[in-house]
Amino acid sequence: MSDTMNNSENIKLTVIIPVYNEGINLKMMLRMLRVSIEMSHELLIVYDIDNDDSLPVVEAMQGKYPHLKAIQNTYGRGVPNALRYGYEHAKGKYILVLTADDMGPILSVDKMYDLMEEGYDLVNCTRYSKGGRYLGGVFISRVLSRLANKLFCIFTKSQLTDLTLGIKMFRKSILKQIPLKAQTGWAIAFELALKVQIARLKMVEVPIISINRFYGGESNFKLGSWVVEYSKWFVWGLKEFSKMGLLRFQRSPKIEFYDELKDSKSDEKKNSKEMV
Ligand SMILES: Nc1nc2c(ncn2[C@@H]2O[C@H](COP(=O)(O)OP(=O)(O)OP(=O)(O)O)[C@@H](O)[C@H]2O)c(=O)[nH]1
Ligand SMILES: [Mg+2]
Repeated sequence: MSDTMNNSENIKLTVIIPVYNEGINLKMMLRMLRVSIEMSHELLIVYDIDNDDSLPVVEAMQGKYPHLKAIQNTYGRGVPNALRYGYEHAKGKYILVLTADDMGPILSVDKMYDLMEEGYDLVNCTRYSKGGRYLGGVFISRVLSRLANKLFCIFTKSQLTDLTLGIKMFRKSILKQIPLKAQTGWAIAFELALKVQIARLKMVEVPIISINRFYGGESNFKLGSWVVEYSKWFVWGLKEFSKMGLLRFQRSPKIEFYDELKDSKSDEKKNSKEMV
């Protein structure tokens, strides 16, 4: 029996791919995942609508890929709900979120997994540090993504350079500590990147070459509602980071020493006054 066919109790990794009519991309994605992921894993394709054109592709592949499953998201339409539904049904110790239209990150799955095994809580993929690249996708979404991440890193001491990218591997157990509430687009990835830092969990980044929507299918990018939601999390992140002394121009938080020290100083003052 191959490693990918271990029973569910032994599943190390759950790969979650939310899909919305991604038949064209998913076909190639599944072929690549089947041959490239070797550790015991399950692959959950989370779809919203009954007639999604990804479903026939999953059915056709299931004979060759035993741990591939399509599950229908019942938490409401959209990526954040699909992801929350996927998290809820994941059996793996670690969760990896991928997208059907980006095959670049597959090359980094082994590296990400090894880092998780070393004890990290989150391995964040980045398009914006040395070795990373962002190709394809909608132009305006590319510009806004670059801008939002750059600005956040200018204003804060963020350990992550690509907070908004959805492709992240993390320990499933951290979701108990970090409830995710975002409602639109991939803001849930931004929220996770912020909250992991606020909770001071152990994180690391891996540069990837993102090849976003090169082969077809339709983009689900929605400028107006996405800008509103991402801005909300941006401001929330700044506020929370400032409380922790993590703004770039802020001094590191002062460490309060044991009160006895203050007491002895005030005693000294008192004594010297009395002596005068
Ligand atoms: N379940 C579900 N999945 C979705 C939905 N919208 C997008 N997806 C999936 O989320 C992944 C990324 O979607 P994209 O539309 O490529 O989003 P994006 O990468 O921000 O935008 P592009 O620049 O167009 O690539 C793909 O696998 C989509 O099929 C949705 O409403 N529900
Ligand atoms: Mg995309």
